[in-house]
Amino acid sequence: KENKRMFSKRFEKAAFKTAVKENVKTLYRKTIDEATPQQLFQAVSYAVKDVIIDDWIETQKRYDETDAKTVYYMSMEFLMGRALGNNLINMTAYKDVKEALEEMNIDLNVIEDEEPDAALGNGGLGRLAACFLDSLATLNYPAYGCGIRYRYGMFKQKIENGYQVEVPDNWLKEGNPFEIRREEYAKEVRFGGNIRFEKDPVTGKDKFIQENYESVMAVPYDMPVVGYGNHVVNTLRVWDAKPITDFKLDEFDRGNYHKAVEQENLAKLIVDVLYPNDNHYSGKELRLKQQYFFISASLQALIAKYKKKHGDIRKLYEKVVIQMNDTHPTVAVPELMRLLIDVEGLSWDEAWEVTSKTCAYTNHTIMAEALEKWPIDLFSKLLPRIYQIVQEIDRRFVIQVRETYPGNEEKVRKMAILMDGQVRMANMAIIAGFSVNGVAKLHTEILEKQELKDFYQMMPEKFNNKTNGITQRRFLAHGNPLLADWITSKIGDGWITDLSQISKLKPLVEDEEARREFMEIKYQNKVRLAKYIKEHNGIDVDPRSIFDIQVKRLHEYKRQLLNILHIMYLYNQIKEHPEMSFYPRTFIFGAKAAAGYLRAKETIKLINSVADVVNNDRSINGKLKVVFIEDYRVSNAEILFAAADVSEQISTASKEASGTGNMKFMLNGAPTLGTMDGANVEIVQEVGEENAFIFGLSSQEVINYENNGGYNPVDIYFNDWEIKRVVDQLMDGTYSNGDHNMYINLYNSLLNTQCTDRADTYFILKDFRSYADAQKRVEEAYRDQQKWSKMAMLNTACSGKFTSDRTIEEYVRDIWHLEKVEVPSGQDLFD
Ligand code: 26Y
Repeated sequence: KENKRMFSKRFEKAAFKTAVKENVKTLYRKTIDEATPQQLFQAVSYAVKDVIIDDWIETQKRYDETDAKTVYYMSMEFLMGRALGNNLINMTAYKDVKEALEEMNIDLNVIEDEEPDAALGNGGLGRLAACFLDSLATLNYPAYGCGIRYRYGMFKQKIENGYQVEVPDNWLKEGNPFEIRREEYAKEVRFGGNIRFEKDPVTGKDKFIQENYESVMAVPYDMPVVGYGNHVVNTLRVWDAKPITDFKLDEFDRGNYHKAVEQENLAKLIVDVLYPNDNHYSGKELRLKQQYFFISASLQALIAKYKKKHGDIRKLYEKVVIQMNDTHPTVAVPELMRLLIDVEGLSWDEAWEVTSKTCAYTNHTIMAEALEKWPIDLFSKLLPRIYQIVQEIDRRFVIQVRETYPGNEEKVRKMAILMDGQVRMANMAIIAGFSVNGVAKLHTEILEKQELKDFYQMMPEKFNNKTNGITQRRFLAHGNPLLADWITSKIGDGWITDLSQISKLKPLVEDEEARREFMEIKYQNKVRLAKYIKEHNGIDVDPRSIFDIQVKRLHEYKRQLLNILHIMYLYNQIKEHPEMSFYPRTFIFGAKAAAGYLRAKETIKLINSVADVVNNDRSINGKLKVVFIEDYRVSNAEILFAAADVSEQISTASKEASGTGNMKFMLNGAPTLGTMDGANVEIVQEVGEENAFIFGLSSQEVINYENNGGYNPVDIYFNDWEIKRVVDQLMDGTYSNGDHNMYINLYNSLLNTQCTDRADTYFILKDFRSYADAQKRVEEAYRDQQKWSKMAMLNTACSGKFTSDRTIEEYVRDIWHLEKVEVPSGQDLFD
């Protein structure tokens, strides 16, 4: 049945080929042979979209008929990557389309490479949202992703002279064939002005009238989210902004040219660009505007949709649940209150019941600098009515705290929403939401026992863990077709929608032939990556060397600096002992640094400089290579995960909430070299400590040091001359053509207490020896290819837990309480 599905009438090969030809003709007045690759991408995508549309319509009709409860996943970020290949995989049409195109002399891979990544996100949190949408659709759950249609997504990274240069990501330049503009669902969103209070003469109710405000129209664009082989097509709804046209301006403002221009600028600015900060908050007014903009529009739309079918808005929570992806969308709480009270006419208590039964909050970090705390004057000026509501939520909550802990004002200080001139968004989310979850076991424990312990003590029933996951459809079926086919040949294709079945590979670990095949596929994937590196970096790497990969955002807590310092140390050793046995290694990095993050950018320069020196040193016989992959993003990530031998997950313990790259490496057969942090803990639990390389301080040890003012890295520096030498090489010109200042910020971050509140905040020198030992163990293990192949295969075989399908089923069971909706295919209707 699954196979037949694709050949619903218009997806027969012949019909599909005709559609592509027709599209090239009507879009470009060209024949296939004349069309550019980009034009072919567009033509193919429109042909694919045409098929998706029928299922999309059918799905939404079924949701309407069954009146199913829907989750609205609110997120400032959706890091979707490319759509074409993924859609074809999920339509189970990839191979057929590839074949059809081949018959027209078109290479699907080349066409896929024409699509820009939809990079509406920074890193982990945004990609998690994308994986969740994939799983929700695949598991037949009614869901919307709600976000912003940024004109410019995550910047493109160029490396010039070893430095990162940010280039605007004009991803919509050629048009997005998969989106649909839905003008008819536009909503107005208002900012600023003042609130006038009035008693309604008829009802006697309080009325709050916003005056002298600026406003924009929010216009939704819908993008299809195709489930795997089940005809479900959910919607990612991202909002664009346009100015309120003249005639819609307030009576008062009609003919106010100045205001019209202002509102036009506001509309342009508001959706202009994604904030490229990851785990670092900077209280920019425009960001709060973005948040309120998409939240207000999404809530208005959801309420309108609900009211079309249901009379009583007091029962909203029976049909709608709102998941807030970190603090970024938490203005949803007071905005929902506003809409329920001011527009729908509910009382405070009624509105509070609805809001607190509808909203749930996910925390993704314990890093203090990532928490959003808005200055009250900024917040109240931009959102005057919302601020009043926040004050009232806070007032009532503080009363509750005082009742629970009489005389304990410390509790109020820690838990109130409004404190020290700030609006603390996390506190509001926890107070209002009915669920608060962390994203890995360890992370949730740290939230409960440390970061949020006061809230946990007062309302333990809200807290729960949902360990993150990833979609095997993109990161194995699409990203690693060789391994995917091999797995299917061994255990069938059930793993595509039920990853727990991948454990059926376990017995094959003892089968020498199977191991040989597995390693041969890894080798082929390394050849593919080596080719990519040759094309993009001009560097020759040997696919027989160990491919050791660290790809993720650049952040001090993720400790790319530890990795590169260790490479410098290895290089010193090889130079000093040329006869020493050393298994050839290729260290690969990929990382974007936030544009204003000095130490992160210096680290990128350092990696590139070390690469220059090491790669061009003929005396080491190519034993060591260092590669920095430019513009790390979802599309090249797929190639990197497939080719990895070693997965670097070396964050300072307690700092990485979960990590999800770690899971993608594991799925593709790369053992973890990492600390006991985030989901690494659970990865080790699944695969066994003997099949990973664990090192470093535990999270508890880190926390203990932190509570006692840190440790003294200078002791290590002076007592371990090899470490000292490496640190000194930051300053002595070895990697800077004699420039002694190039890495001074990195040097100071390690040793100098004047430059950071604590020297070596992230315990790099403290963990250095332990890391070097673990790296030694990696080398020894790799030398024994029989042993290594078992380890690698076991990682794939034990990765079943880390599918986002499992994560979503847990959200559904514990938080969302959705029901599956079956969608018949167009084909089935004709049968
Ligand atoms: C406030 C602001 C500028 C901000 C913007 C982006 C703050 C945080 C972020 C992004 C955070 C993020 O990506 N967190 C990651 O979430 C992943 C999914 O849960 C985790 O796996 C990962 O450990 C965590 O760092």
